[in-house]
Amino acid sequence: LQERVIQQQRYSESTRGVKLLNANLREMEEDHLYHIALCTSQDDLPKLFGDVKVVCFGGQASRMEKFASFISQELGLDNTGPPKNYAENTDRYAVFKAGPVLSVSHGIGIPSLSIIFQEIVKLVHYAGCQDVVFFRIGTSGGLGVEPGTVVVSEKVVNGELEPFYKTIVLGRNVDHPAIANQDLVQELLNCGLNTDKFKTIKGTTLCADDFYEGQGRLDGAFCEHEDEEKKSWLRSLNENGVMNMEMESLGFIAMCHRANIRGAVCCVTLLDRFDGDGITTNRQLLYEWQTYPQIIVSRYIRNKLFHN
Ligand code: R2B
Ligand code: URA
Repeated sequence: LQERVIQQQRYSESTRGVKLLNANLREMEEDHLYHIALCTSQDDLPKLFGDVKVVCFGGQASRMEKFASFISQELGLDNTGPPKNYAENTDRYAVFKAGPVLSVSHGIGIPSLSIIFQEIVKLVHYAGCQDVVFFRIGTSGGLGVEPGTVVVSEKVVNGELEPFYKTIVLGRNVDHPAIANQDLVQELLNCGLNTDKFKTIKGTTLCADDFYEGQGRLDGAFCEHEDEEKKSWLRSLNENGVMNMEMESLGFIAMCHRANIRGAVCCVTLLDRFDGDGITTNRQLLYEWQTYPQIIVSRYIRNKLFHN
């Protein structure tokens, strides 16, 4: 254990590693990453995860499992059988690994994302990973873009169009700036090809705390606004550059910025909100669309890690 602690300290001092952001952790003999059922004293994190270079987050465990299989194929790794879920002793989240890529589910909304994000930051820190990049590959509702379009978030904003992830700590309001890494945005955009079935564009992403009223929908269990108000809100968002809406980008970008980790958000649109609120496209097509951000990120990974 002592040796591992020393090794961890060495890693944290390396400039390419993920810095320890909380000095309290240094005092702890062991750290239980409770929601992924891994522990620094029981699991050899450097051995299991030390080679990780890219972490991809997405809402659903099943989608992230499929992504792990897909990326494994794309990278030509000779894995047979289904990917192992390293968080198998809990069903809060799922963590799959395909060579240097970790594929992690985050659930819905920033509160759910925030927990797994922090445990993964600690995991890559304890594992001594170097030069890690984080992506969120997800789904969203589009504004004036053809469904099935991939939007890379060049800016992320809250419902008041402010680029801050607002939270409360010890009863006090805390605002974390959400600043997207423009180099990474451009690198992802460059991964879109003219020959793709889908478009890859950049835009502002609005991050809401709800799928229904929070995104101006009329079809939730509650609604106190009219169709005309909704339409005029959507139009004003669109005039401000908002191309899509989802529920995690703000926390994701703010926490990447805070942790000094390169990160980007890349989501497919499942509908055009100017045409309605319900997601009525057939499941098979929805499933295919959800692979589009995976394709973009897999090209980035191949270019970066394998130069092909
Ligand atoms: C996109 O899709 C989910 C809601 O259906 C949510 O996690 C998001 O950001
Ligand atoms: N996810 C969202 O948060 N909103 C949508 O409209 C579609 C997917």
